[in-house]
Amino acid sequence: MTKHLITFIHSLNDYLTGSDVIDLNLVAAQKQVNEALAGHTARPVVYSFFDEPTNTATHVVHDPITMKGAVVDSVLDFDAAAGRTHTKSADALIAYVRATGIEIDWLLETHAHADHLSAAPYIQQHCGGKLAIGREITTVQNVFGKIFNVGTEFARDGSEFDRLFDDGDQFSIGNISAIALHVPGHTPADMAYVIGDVVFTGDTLFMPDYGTARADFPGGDARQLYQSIRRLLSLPGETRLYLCHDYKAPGRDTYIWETTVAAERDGNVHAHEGISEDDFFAMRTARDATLSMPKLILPSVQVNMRAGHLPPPEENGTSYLKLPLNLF
Ligand SMILES: N[C@@H](CCC(=O)N[C@@H](CS)C(=O)NCC(=O)O)C(=O)O
Ligand SMILES: [Fe+2]
Repeated sequence: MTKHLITFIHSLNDYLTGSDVIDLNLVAAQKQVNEALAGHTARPVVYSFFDEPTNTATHVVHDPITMKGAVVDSVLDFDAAAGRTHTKSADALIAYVRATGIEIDWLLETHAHADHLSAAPYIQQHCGGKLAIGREITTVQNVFGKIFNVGTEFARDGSEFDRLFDDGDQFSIGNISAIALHVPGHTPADMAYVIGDVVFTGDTLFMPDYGTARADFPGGDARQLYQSIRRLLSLPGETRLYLCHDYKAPGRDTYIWETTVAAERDGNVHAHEGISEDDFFAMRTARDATLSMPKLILPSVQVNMRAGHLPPPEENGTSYLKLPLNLF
């Protein structure tokens, strides 16, 4: 081979595998947000519920023209001491949906939450809609299926969900276009949902003064999280971000779960523009070493890996959760 040809092949390879590869799914998301901001489609309306016991924000998003909507990351109340679930939070959400006249098309989960139980099956029973999560949920199901030594009745193929999204998958809420983006790092399966000019970030970014999600759960990866965050922050500055959690930051005494790409780029304490991947990795690894496991991780994961369903009842009719000892 001539020297010229070898150089050409090397640069082609760099183009195909390196950072120069054009991220077409991100380009599509940027275009969608720009079109929504330009007023080519109605901008989605978002109403949020905040669950203080688990610091979780649940969002109901709808198209004001068609009144079609979606629920993002709902909460099933859980009294761990009594082993009892309650539906007070979910019932309040259902009452809002009914009073507003929203027709639920989607129940979107950003990931298998480790800190609260999902109410998606309960809300689906009352409001309909398709239950969706990222395709990589099967990885999470396999990991936790092993950890909890679950039998063959648990398929681990994502079949408990109605739709598994891949990166770049397009869907719609009424007339409003939506794109699912795979944003791994907090867990391998995390998705962000870009709906019109709004992004439901899941556990990637938190409020600028609080920072970012932890990356130390099984399959978590701080470097991947950094790359996922950079992807989200390359959306237009005016993009509205709705977060999955808020823990308040030192000096702030109210909960906030809405911000913008511009505010995160300028001021996110962990991930503002200019912070390198190595700096982020060092910060995240050091911080994660100080965090204890979420209070509800063991019940949450066993229920959420089953799409929010409780484990099948045993022959006495009761459903049980397991407690793996000395494993975490
Ligand atoms: N204290 C909370 C911790 C919850 C937690 O670990 N949250 C995750 C998201 S699922 C996180 O990224 N937290 C970031 C942090 O605590 O700095 C609990 O027990 O539930
Ligand atoms: Fe999470």
